[in-house]
Amino acid sequence: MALRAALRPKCAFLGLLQSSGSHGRVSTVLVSQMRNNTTAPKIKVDFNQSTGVAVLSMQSPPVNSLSLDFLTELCINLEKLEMDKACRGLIITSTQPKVFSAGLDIMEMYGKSPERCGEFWRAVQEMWLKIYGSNMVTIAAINGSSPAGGCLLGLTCDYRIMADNPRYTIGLNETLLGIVAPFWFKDTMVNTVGHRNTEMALELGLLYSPSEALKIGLVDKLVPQDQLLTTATETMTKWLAIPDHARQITKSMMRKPTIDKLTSNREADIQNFVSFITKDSIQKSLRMYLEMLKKRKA
Ligand code: CO8
Repeated sequence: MALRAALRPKCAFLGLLQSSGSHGRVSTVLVSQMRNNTTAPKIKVDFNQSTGVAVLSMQSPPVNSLSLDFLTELCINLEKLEMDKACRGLIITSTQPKVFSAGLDIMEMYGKSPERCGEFWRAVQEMWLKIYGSNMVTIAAINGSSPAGGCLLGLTCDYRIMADNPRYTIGLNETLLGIVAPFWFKDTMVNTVGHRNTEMALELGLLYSPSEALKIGLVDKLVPQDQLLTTATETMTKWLAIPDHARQITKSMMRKPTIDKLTSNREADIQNFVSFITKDSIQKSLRMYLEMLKKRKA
């Protein structure tokens, strides 16, 4: 019970995200910036009024890892775009060289209090709910490696285009870190590439090259890096030619059962995450993985 109470949204931003007032959103940005002690935005949005398409660029060096601050800013921007009737399409990409997103920020899961872990996990859920359930057409322009949460971010979109560079990898590699992809990560992957591919990918923590990812349907198209945004824009035009209401109802019909599964188990999912991630054995696995990352670099 105490843990449950501790995991209720404590963070000002999450309470504010649930309210629809624009003042709430402005305050939230300030809270996030103060915590991070920086004013450099981690997200850039270019909205083209005439096409109704926004390009959201992740610009958090070095690897766009999904920290609580990053997720806060991302969710605020997503909510703003979702509420803007003029915005019909969203392209998500990265300004970082070679990396789309390195997934969840491992430092958010290592050596943190249960309260902080709970707050972080709620923000991860929020990101997924906002994109997977979006009324906008969402296209991921994956211009670099995209492991774990980075792959999930791509999978939540309607369509994925990846830069055809054999040095990039994509996949849900959680088991390599000694952790387990939660059921809604798994469900999102099953909905995209089917049960068998997901079973192998998740058990082995497979990271696919772009051509392997295309083969199993983890991404929909490969293009040279310099054609990524043009192709995403052309693809968006095709999707936007479908009447919004018919496409949106169809999308909801396909995704609602998966979304409902998380929304009706949200608190339990947070508790599961917190009790799992704070275990000594899991903390040890994360420490070893972090050391491996550093060593690989040296
Ligand atoms: N979180 C925090 N820091 C990271 C992360 C990350 N996910 N990834 C990389 N970094 C850091 C590195 O440690 C390094 O730090 P420093 O400069 O201080 O040494 C810096 O970012 C740059 O990293 P690299 O030198 O490795 O950069 P490269 O361009 O060579 O490679 C990669 C980029 C391919 C993204 C590489 O960094 C990589 O493979 N990173 C690890 C990615 C990963 O495994 N992510 C998994 C995160 S877990 C997740 O998303 C889902 C968890 C679900 C939880 C379920 C629990 C129940």
